[in-house]
Amino acid sequence: MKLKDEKITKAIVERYMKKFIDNLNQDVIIAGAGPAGLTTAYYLAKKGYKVSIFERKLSIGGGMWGGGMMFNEIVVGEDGKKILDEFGINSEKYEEGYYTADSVEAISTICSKATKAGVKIFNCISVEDVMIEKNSVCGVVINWSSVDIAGLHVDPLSVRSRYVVEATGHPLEVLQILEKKVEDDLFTKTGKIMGEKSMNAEIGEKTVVENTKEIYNNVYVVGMAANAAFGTNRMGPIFGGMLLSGKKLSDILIKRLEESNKIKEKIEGIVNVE
Ligand code: 48F
Repeated sequence: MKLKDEKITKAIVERYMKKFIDNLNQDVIIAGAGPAGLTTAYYLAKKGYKVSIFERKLSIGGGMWGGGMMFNEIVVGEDGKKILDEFGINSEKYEEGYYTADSVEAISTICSKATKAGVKIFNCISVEDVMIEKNSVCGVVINWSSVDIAGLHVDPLSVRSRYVVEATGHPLEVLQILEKKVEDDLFTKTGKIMGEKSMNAEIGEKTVVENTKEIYNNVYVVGMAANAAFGTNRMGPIFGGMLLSGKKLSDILIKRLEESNKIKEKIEGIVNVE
């Protein structure tokens, strides 16, 4: 059989468009494919929810590849190790309460598990705005990252979802936009983004899980973004908190999605009877 170049093009374009169209109306959209966003997405998809991630860069994985200062090993604590075990990522005890793992094995495995569970990742696409209806976020506005890099004047497209997750890490790109666009307050003490504090692994690892919650109607923060939003410490190359934050958020969203599905079913039942 002779390979036709134009057929290869057609296959790619058709399949991409199908994938994109199938993902226009999601349960959850996540901005950023770092360890926190990917972990959240994995557990949601495993439960059968429709989840997609938009990632600015060509590569997924955010800050995990580089371990600490490009020494490509990560550290996790006892609870973080349990999640590594769940993903089937090898880890080694260093001392009581400290485990290490190869950062390349860790992030490539998380990504593989997430995509195999059904998460759709759209790389090279940046979230540049949000959609808001009746004071609640109901989707995101996206554009090719290359449009932004080249400074081209190209209008974006939008994608709808029931919930949006801010997982862009330190820069809080989605919340920075949201803060400017909404008239009411964010759910922080000051009503504004509080900003990340200096490095402290002990505090940062705990607070990142506590800060994993809703920050505006239908918008949740996860991972480093949670600490940057609620004004607590960064924690450097200890990654257990990112995984635990992702797991916690998936539990919160699964509960919320289940509850709202039940209400929807009840309403549809009443309408059908009438
Ligand atoms: O930064 P990142 O890895 O965030 P995370 O999952 O993990 C934080 C750790 O890497 C590390 C740390 C650990 O203790 O502190 O920093 O919370 O991943 C964020 C991803 O979001 C992408 C970015 O390229 C990265 O892959 N991103 C940033 N802005 C946008 C975006 C945007 N506007 N649209 C889409 N993706």
